[in-house]
Amino acid sequence: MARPSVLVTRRWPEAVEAQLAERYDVELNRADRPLNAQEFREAIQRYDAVLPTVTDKLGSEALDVPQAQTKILANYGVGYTHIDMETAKSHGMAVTNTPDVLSECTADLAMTLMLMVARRAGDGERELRAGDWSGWRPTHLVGTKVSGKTLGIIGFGRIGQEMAKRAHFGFGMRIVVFNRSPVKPEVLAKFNAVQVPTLEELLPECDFVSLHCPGGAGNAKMINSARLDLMKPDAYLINTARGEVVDEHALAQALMFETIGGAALDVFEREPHINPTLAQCDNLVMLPHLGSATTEARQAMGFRVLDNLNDFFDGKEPRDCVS
Ligand code: 8YV
Repeated sequence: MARPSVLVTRRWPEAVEAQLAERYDVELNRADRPLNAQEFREAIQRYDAVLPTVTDKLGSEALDVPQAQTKILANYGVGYTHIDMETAKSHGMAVTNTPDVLSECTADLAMTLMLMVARRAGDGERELRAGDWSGWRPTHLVGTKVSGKTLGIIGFGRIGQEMAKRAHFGFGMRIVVFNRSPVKPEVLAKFNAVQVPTLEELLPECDFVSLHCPGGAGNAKMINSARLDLMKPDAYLINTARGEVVDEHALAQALMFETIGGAALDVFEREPHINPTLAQCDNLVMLPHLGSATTEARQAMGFRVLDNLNDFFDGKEPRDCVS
């Protein structure tokens, strides 16, 4: 039997690319240039499997082709709101993702951001590199204490729970949770966490608010100006989820007028474009979507895609089927 043909849309860790090539007829993207909608349409008509990432916008324009050859979209990443699930389904394509393997690293990065913004690490780094440090003084770059404060976690899935673990056990933080479905009492009890029924209840209580919910239309602009207004004037917002969850215009206003203490973002509404007003805010820390960017997580994500692909072509239900 011919080996299934597989398109890998971006450069992947070498060890995973090599292993993929052992079993599949693989087309790699050595130049690592994102494909456009037309190139995707051609790919969907040509390859048995397409392995996309968050930078691939797989809307109906890209997926709705007359004769789809692709039977599985095995996504490299846990979030898959860049894939139009309706169109994928209408063409009988399975969709899989890579949960679990990046939860710890993404939570580590959310902690990094929380500490950076609270302790003004971005400001300090910029000052040093600019050669502007005049020396120690009691009033220099004074930030906010993190330990013992209240952290609101929006979205209490795998990554949200890893965040709670770090914040509660490492930093003695009180954890308040908002999640669309009820969280099991024994899960909340692990972190001595309380679940509240609305964001309106959570936001005014928290010193830090960290987003760990999915993106997509359902959660678009969930953090809007009305909700930012509910945050304490010295509270911080952290986003390692998806850019669209935050109304960036409203956030830029809140940062400019200092109606909140600050924010730290790893994800943006129109990546890699950065809202120019946001970029002017000093009480903001920004990273270029690094949540899962460790050797360990990126390899594990690749091998998890491979597991899904192997299951699928062995005629089994892939372990991470989301369609
Ligand atoms: C990934 C992420 O690196 O997995 C996700 O959903 O946001 C990132 O950590 C990226 O999305 C890969 O597709």
